[in-house]
Amino acid sequence: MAGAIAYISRDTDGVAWRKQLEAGLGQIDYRTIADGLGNTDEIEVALAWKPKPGLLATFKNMKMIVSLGMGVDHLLADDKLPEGVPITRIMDDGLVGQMSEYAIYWALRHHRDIDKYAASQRAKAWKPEEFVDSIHRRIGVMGLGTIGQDTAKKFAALGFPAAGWSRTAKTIAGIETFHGADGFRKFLARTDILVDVLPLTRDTKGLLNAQAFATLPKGAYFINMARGGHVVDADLLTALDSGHLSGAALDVFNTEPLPADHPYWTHPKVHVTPHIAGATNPRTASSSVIENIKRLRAGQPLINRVDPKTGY
Ligand code: OXD
Repeated sequence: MAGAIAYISRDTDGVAWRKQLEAGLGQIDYRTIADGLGNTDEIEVALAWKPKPGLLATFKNMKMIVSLGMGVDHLLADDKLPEGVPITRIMDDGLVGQMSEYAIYWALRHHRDIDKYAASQRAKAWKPEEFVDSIHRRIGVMGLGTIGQDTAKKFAALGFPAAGWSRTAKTIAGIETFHGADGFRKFLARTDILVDVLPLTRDTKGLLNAQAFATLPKGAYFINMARGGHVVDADLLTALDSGHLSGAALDVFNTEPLPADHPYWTHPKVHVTPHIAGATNPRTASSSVIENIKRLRAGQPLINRVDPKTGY
């Protein structure tokens, strides 16, 4: 039999992944941390989410690491990651759709003043608010990979002027694009609702600092469904408290779970969700993993490979 497939995550018991992989690959030697990994020299493929640093390096014959998230910072943070073992990540249309839904939900809730109406309802006040036309509410999506493009296009389809910013130049029909450091300032200055879907890399850590928030127009709203590490929390809180930003919907944090005493929990302008914007679902995510395991075993080039240098 081919080498073992190890499920290295403590988020679930791994049973759903086993079911999907067996459906696509037939009988497999499947192991999980919870049930014991057995002789780890037999592990050929590791399906990993936030593995304990150093663990993957102990699998001597591993031939592929699969990130169980679209983000791979949880793997690249391990400085003992075995060199030369290809890293691939899941590409999951289901997850992409969930992410854009998350951004659209919070953007529309802000755009249509739903929180103000909820407060009016509590006060039994019949109080129509001034409103902004969607053609004047500028959406800016940071990160123009698969998720960012899907999100920006859906906002454009709803009639919002949608722009995107990426490290390198991109052309996307119907989306105004910006890139690089100079482009970042211009992008922020025209953005009323900022949606973050960037990967976390050395270059993007702390990118959303006091200067970035100050560059957004007054009253801008911030949606983070990427990584908490992009944000300097003290600077975001200052921008909210000063009234420069009107609010934020945060799904990801510098420390997860968000500590009980963190000011975000009770901040009147912040909505907190527990890293659920896009959940990996084996039903939709497994096909690209199965395809890659087949390719690996047939000696064919892998798909969805990650470049450890760029971090995505
Ligand atoms: C991911 C995530 O990277 O869920 O897919 O954060």
